[in-house]
Amino acid sequence: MHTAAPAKAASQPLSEGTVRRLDRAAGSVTITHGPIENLGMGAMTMTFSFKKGVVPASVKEGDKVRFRAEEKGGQYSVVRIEAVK
Ligand SMILES: [Cu+2]
Repeated sequence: MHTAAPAKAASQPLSEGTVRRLDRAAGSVTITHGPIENLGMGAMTMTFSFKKGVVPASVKEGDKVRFRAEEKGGQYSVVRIEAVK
C-alpha cells in the first residue's frame, strides 16, 4: 500500500486566510491570514507571489481560503491554495 502522499500532506499543514486582492497576470495575491506555523508568522495582511497554475479559477477576491506558503530567499510565495466552502 502506498502511503507516501498522505504522510507528506500531513507534514504540510495549511494556513487560513481571506483573499483581499488577486492579480493573476502579475502572480500576486494579498491575503489577510492567521498564524502560519511553518513560517513562524503571526496574523497579518501581506502579499504573496505565486506561479502560474497555483491558484485555481474557483478562488476569488473575498474568499476564505486555506493555503500553503513558503519562504525562499526572503520571498514569500503561495504554493497551494483552495477556497473554503
Ligand atoms: Cu504574513
